[in-house]
Amino acid sequence: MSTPQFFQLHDVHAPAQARALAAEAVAGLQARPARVSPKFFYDALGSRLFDAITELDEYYPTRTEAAIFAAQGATMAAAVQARMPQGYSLLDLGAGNCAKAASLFGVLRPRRYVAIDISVDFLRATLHSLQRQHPALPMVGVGMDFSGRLDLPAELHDGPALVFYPGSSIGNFDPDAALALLRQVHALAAGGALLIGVDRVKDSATLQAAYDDPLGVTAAFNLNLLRHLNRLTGSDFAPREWRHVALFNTQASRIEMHLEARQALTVRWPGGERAFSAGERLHTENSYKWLPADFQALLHDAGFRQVQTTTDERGWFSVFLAA
Ligand code: AVJ
Repeated sequence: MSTPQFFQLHDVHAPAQARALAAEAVAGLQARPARVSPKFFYDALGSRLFDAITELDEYYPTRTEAAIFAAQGATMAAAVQARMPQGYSLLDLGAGNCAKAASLFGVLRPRRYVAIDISVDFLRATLHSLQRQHPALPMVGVGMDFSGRLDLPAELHDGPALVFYPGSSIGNFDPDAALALLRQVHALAAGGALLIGVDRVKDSATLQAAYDDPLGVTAAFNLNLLRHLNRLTGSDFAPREWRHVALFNTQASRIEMHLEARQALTVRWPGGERAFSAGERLHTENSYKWLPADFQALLHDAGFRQVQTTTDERGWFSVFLAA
């Protein structure tokens, strides 16, 4: 017997979208150097491995941000409500397990929760249990890739919104693309606000440890992308032939993750192949680290002129409330 779901779920990734994603991945495999977007981490297992990462001692961003929300969430919520006294939708970008938003439901009191994530099966399961815990809050799930364009179903554009983009997911975008995304967010908020978490520049050793943990959870997360690509494109990657590499590129102010071929090998998929020499890399992620003043300037360029900033006592992570 199946339990009825009383939230709506838009799967913007129907088969045509899956084909577009496969074509994009294959184009990246053929590029020199080879690269694929970090969005390919997030199949159902990838979303779970990311949750495991957030529990690692070395991965400070999630718990540092949670401490900022625990201390300042009520104050931020009061500012949000003062701006939108008629009520608003909470739009959660890259919602994942929805835990960060859910921890703020009590103070934010949105009139609707919209969770948007590329990992649609994971999102469906998450909302299924979250809706049971909050039966009175209308919820909508949107399975969608917003890395190119943030284009929500038209019926969700109905009044002002609080756009919630926690966890420093904005770090996956290079500064130009981050600006383009924030401009779309500004339009989407429709006079509302943006609550965004951003990881800060800090010493390389701390950064490096957060992305190359001793248990190898981040390595598994990185390698799982190969299994996802195999399913999506029909490729024949063997994860054992690859090694996880994470480094801080000081010049570009970003963590880079790569997968490095342990030996010379050829990856094949229907209609193509790519030879890798020993030590050659597939670039899988950039995670930019920001100076607060630079991020504030970016928000300003995107159209947000009133910005409040909060940080933790070590100055490792920042939360911006922007209107
Ligand atoms: C989900 C993009 C915020 O960059 O820290 C975690 C992803 N990659 N460990 C990050 C990630 C490796 C994460 N974001």
